[in-house]
Amino acid sequence: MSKPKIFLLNPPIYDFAAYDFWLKPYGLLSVAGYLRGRAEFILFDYLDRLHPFMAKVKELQSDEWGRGRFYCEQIINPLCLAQIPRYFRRFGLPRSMFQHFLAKQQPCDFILIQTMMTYWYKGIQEVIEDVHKAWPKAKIILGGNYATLCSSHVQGLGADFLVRGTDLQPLWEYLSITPDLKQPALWEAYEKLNVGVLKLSDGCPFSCTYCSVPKVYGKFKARSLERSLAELQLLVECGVENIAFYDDALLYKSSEVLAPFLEEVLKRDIKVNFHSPNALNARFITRELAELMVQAGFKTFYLGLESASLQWQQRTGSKVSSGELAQAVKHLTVAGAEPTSITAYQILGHPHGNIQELEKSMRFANSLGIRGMLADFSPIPDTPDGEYCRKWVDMDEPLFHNKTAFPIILLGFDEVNRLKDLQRQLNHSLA
Ligand code: B12
Ligand code: SF4
Repeated sequence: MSKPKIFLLNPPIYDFAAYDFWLKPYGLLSVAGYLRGRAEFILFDYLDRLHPFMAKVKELQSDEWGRGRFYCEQIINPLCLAQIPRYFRRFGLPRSMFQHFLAKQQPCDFILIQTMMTYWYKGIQEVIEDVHKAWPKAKIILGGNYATLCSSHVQGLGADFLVRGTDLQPLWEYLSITPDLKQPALWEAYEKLNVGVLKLSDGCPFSCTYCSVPKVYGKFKARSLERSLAELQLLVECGVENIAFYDDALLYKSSEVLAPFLEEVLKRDIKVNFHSPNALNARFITRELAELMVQAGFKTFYLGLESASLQWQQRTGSKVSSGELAQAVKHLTVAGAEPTSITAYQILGHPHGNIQELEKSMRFANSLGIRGMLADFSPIPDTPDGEYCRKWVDMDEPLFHNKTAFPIILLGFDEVNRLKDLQRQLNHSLA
């Protein structure tokens, strides 16, 4: 019997802004990895900046750690976001390129589509429309964050099968394939690769009121070290120089998870740059862990502070305190990390902003000699803070979860600009 043909698709992004901050369709590649050798694969990644179309454009070149801008086209704002005074864009390879690609290929049996931010669903709509036209018989399967968090809305998109959450058993039954769960993600599907992703664990021990992770992933659980090391080896073989961790709680139980992994990296003399775009919890950064992270190749450190106000911290889950942030910065810099490679995230546009003391928090992070980054708030359905936002927006329309739009709706355009300018000035003062 011939192997089923599976098309892996990472759609374009429709948003006001998008930047390749080590973005990879990791869920999609992980699922494909489990099916390695049991199906034939074709990958089309609209966001692949090493695709010849984007690679030749000077402005889209990667920075020293593999990040960079996407090719984009300006489009009209969706009706419900018409009042937001920012340009709406479509990020990723041109649509015609995909249409030609489909026309040249023999139809596949299944199309697996990565869904990511809930407010990016217009990109999913676009690709489903094109696949339906070109290959009417192919079965369309959606999985990932949007399919999980917007389980009613996603039903209107016309997919044949939906994977919600992390249980993949129904998918294996639908595909009639037995997976090999020891396999790493299918990184070799890319012709050229310089950035990869790893995840050493699932879930998180905290319950922040603005976050969906506790509900979707449940308790913290370490992944197999052996499998993670095999994936690292594969990434190195594929030519990857920069690796971003997508863990939600990378530093939790580090003596059992991150530390043994990094020790093995040192033992095998593997030279890659590690990054943590998904915030690290400063509470767990000890002197020893900081040293190990720096030695093993961590180059950027993104720490989640969100607010230095004790009242706000307690109101939202007490994941970290200001003192713990200061202590972590000390450990990291003593271990040799450049202070400007350390960034504290702070939420902008949170519905309890009245107790957040954002400006004071920004100045606090700056006083530690580290950079600050405002993380625009995206209200997430089924989280306490997201549900509270029904006061301002229709949470059943995922476009209203947009992180650029929501802070403007809540605070106004001028206030958002004022705070962003202030953050720029504070960062500039460090240079
Ligand atoms: C990595 C990450 C990022 C990366 C980018 C990732 C990317 N490729 O775009 C970075 C750090 C840049 C980022 C940024 C942001 N993020 Co983020 N991020 C995540 C994180 C940690 C993982 C997402 C991911 O790749 N999952 C896929 C892999 C890693 O998961 P997996 O468990 O192995 O997947 C399994 C199943 O889910 C399933 N599956 C997954 N995908 C697929 C696909 C198919 C086809 C199938 C069949 C199955 C399947 O099978 C897998 C195997 O078991 C999630 C939290 C989470 N744990 O999911 C938040 C999350 C998606 N982010 C979130 C938020 C809030 C943000 C920010 C808005 C934060 C901010 N204010 O700056 C920004 C927005 C960026 C933007 N441009 O708009 C929210 C969602 C918001 C929303 N409305 O959708 C999440 C859910 C976290 C939360 N707080 O609840 N993020
Ligand atoms: S610590 Fe991070 S991942 Fe965990 S619940 Fe809080 S925001 Fe979510």
